[in-house]
Amino acid sequence: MTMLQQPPIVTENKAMTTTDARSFPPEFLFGAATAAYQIEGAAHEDGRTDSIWDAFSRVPGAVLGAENGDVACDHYHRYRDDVAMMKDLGLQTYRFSTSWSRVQPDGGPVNPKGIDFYSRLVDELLGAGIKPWLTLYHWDLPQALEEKGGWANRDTAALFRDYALNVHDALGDRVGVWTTLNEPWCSSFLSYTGGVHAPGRQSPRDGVAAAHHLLLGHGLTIEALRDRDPKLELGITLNLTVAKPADPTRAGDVDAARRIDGQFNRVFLDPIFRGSYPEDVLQDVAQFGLTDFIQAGDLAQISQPIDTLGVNYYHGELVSDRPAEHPLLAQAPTSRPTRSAFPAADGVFNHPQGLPLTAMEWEVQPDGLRELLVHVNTEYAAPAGTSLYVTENGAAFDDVVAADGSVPDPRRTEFLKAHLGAVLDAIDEGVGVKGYFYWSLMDNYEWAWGYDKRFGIVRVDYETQKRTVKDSGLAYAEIIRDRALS
Ligand code: NCW
Repeated sequence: MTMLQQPPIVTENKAMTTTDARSFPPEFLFGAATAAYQIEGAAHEDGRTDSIWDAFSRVPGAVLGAENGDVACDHYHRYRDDVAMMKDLGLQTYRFSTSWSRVQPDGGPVNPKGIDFYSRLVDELLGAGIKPWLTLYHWDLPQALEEKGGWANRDTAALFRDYALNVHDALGDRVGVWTTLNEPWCSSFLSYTGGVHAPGRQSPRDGVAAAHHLLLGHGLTIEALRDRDPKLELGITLNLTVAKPADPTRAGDVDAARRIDGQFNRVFLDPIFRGSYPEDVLQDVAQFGLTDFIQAGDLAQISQPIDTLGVNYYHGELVSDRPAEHPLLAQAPTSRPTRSAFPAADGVFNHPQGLPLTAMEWEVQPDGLRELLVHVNTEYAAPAGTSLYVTENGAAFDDVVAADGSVPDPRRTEFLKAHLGAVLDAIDEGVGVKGYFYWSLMDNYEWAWGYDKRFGIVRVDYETQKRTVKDSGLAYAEIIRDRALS
């Protein structure tokens, strides 16, 4: 594949155009995020059994290089050193996920050794003065539950609530912030319709069912945790995009943008915040039977009030119902996940804008983050009294280790600063963004990409498990220390 010439990350946002330092509000939290299967390793230790990712990674051709999370970053054994490293970076909060298969092997009874790992991790974090931010589901359903239908089976929603309560039994005395799901778009449509993620099904109907049951599991869990302890901060994390028509004067392009916004953003935001699926999305996906899965009371259950909405933002899109005629298209990457992950967006094409690309071939669009935060706040979070956090934002690049062992990664530093600048721009526009988590604390298992893509501010040498703070990590530590962008 021909490599595109990489233009510099040029943005309109103020962080890049002023020499004055811009401060973050005093209560703003700086953190970094990871997920269980991507870092823990110890996949067959202390009673843990297979998740759908263990099984999927054994399917020939599913994961680049047939790599798996058996060892990953060996965080299960190295968590103390990893927490010490977070402390050195000055992180105020750490977002991690618990593994359902570790806590309840095969989805069965609680495994004391499994839950004990998270108890020790939480103690270590608290001892280091780092606020634990717990995500209950970051894509690793026990394989035994997948064999009973997975998220396409309604029963999984109630089982998820029971699992959440088990985790709360053990950690509720020390963890105050609880996120139900990470990026349910990925664990439904990308996984059950696009087939790109575990369990690798390719069924629009299963994707639609999975999305509804994930939302139901979210709602059941919010209610149950709220009953347990009204002081908990409860919420969900969504991956959201800014979908714009390539040509706003063409009806086909405007409709393409509506469909992507509908099946990526509003299909989750509307039921959670408004207690209904958007009419246009219901029509778009009607042939796949979304309404067959909705039972009386489901939408009231799903729209339980939440305290926090986590926004994961990586890039926006320019879309059209015609293929791009952009001169760069001839060279544009073709390996990104296709639109087939959307149940009803056939014939929607991405139009590359000639912006810099990360190693994921995602265009770098920092101002999209400002725009997204303003939009989501106005339309959903502010009216509901829900706080907004950026729970993931980051970039993979092909890092090179210098002769002196350091990792100079100027494009990641530039990415980080540009996006933090966009957060400040949103704050200037009145959005009360309360915190930012860089994805990821360290290089890790990037799902279908195996270990090929490195998102970390800390490099992991997978041969030795040595951690090296990259230059971007040093830059982030400085921003956290100064609580300002300069
Ligand atoms: S792949 C993905 N990511 C990365 C992953 O490491 C992390 O676990 C996720 O929370 C970094 O952040 C998230 N997101 C999948 C986005 C897929 C978008 C595909 C669009 C296709 C049309």
